[in-house]
Amino acid sequence: MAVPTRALLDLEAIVGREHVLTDPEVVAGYTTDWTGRFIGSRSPVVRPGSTAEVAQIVGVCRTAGVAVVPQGGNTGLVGGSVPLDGELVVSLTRLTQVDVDAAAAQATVDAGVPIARLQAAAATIGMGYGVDLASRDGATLGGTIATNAGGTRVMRFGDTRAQLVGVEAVLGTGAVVSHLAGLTRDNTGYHLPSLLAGSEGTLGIVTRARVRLVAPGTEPAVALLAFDSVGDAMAAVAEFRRAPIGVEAVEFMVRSGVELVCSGDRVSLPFAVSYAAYVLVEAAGNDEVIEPLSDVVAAIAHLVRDVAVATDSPRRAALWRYREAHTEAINRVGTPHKLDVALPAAALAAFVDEVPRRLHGWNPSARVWLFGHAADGNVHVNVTGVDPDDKTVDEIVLRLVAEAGGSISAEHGIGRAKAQWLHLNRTPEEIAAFRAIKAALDPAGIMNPGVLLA
Ligand code: FAD
Ligand code: 2HG
Ligand code: ZN
Repeated sequence: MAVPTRALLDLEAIVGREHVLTDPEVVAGYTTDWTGRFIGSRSPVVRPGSTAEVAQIVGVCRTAGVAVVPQGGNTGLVGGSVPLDGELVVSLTRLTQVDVDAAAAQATVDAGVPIARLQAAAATIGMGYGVDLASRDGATLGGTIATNAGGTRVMRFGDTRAQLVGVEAVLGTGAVVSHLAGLTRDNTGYHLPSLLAGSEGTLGIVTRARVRLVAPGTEPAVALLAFDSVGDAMAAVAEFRRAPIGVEAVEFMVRSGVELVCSGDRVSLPFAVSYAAYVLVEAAGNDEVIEPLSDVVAAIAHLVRDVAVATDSPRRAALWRYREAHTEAINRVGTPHKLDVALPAAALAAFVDEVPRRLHGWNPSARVWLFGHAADGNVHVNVTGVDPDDKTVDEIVLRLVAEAGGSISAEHGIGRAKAQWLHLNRTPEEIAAFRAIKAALDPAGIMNPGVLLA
């Protein structure tokens, strides 16, 4: 439904006229998702400048019966951040304060702060933020909390939920909950940060959070390893999974994805010839930490066909580019179906082989792109060359995942893209519990309807 004029006037009174956007050209950037698969209505966008303003906005929306889509950097990949049905977009990008607390090794961070800025703020006291992802310049802290974003450091520091010490949010009831003292020992009841992490804007709007900072290792080294098969690559990944603490990231790619990235970026292939599979490993730490890694390298030596190692920043970035440029490169080919899934370690290699077989069996035009966060069994299945609206693709892949005992969302969330398949991973009792929580915190049902719970 459209946002009534009366409600728009009330919103202007709260945030000021210049922060209620209605010009179709201006709102276009807020209403289409990053992939171009989800194109929303030209809804108005409101840009609050404080938690109090967010609370007032939710109050107006409750009274007017207007549904709300919270939005951070709009880099989400499951159609959860755009208004598909005339909802009001509440953009948090004016909330930009970061306060680093060196004594506690924590930071209090506004929801609209991009992850790269949080990382830079942490670096001013010689620390880091435990979550890193290729969308770091756009993705906000609030959005990464709402999606419980993973990224490349999960094996070392955990997902976004694991970084949260406290959170402030405006619930769907309009109430402000704020618990930001930063106590890491605090067993005083339900842990709202955990509940809001991964709630995808369906329970409330995150406005601030208290996050832990992490001690980065010393100057890291990055190795790109080449293999003759996905099976060999996954055997190597298993060794790295058992490796000592210095390993910070273990990512995988296959021939077609690396070739696609190189053709788009006009850069050379990493080696003189192409290989079936690649594993990118980053390790950091002093000699005591790195030294035991030589055992791992020895254990996989018979599988590795070639290797490139980078120890300085530009060469490290060049190796990471092969991996991080996948998303942009695929978008250049066509609007993708994005299926971000997790498999049990033992099922990973067979799944990577089976997905293209199944999809080509259904439609030979399907182009299947596979890469991911190998250490965590997280495979990003991207499919182009088929109708972006044909849900058969999603059905085939997600059922295969469920049969293999995997998760239909490893890190991007359920959003609108996967809501109809939530039952593959969650029992009716669990979904009923989800709905009960939603009804308690968002009784009017205005928070991101259709996301997560179909
Ligand atoms: P948005 O896209 O704006 O919103 C995402 C969801 O969160 C929506 O449901 C929205 O309603 C909700 N939301 C946003 N802000 C708030 C808030 N303040 N309060 C309540 N709800 C809110 N994701 C990963 O997990 N790992 C990766 O490695 C990764 N790499 C990526 C690489 C690229 C190139 C791109 C384009 C995306 C990548 N993503 C990755 C996906 C995306 O960046 C993450 O999902 C990120 O967490 C979204 O943050 P955002 O601020 O852009 O949120
Ligand atoms: C990544 O790991 C992101 O690069 C994006 O999660 C994955 O494009 C994708 O499917
Ligand atoms: Zn990812």
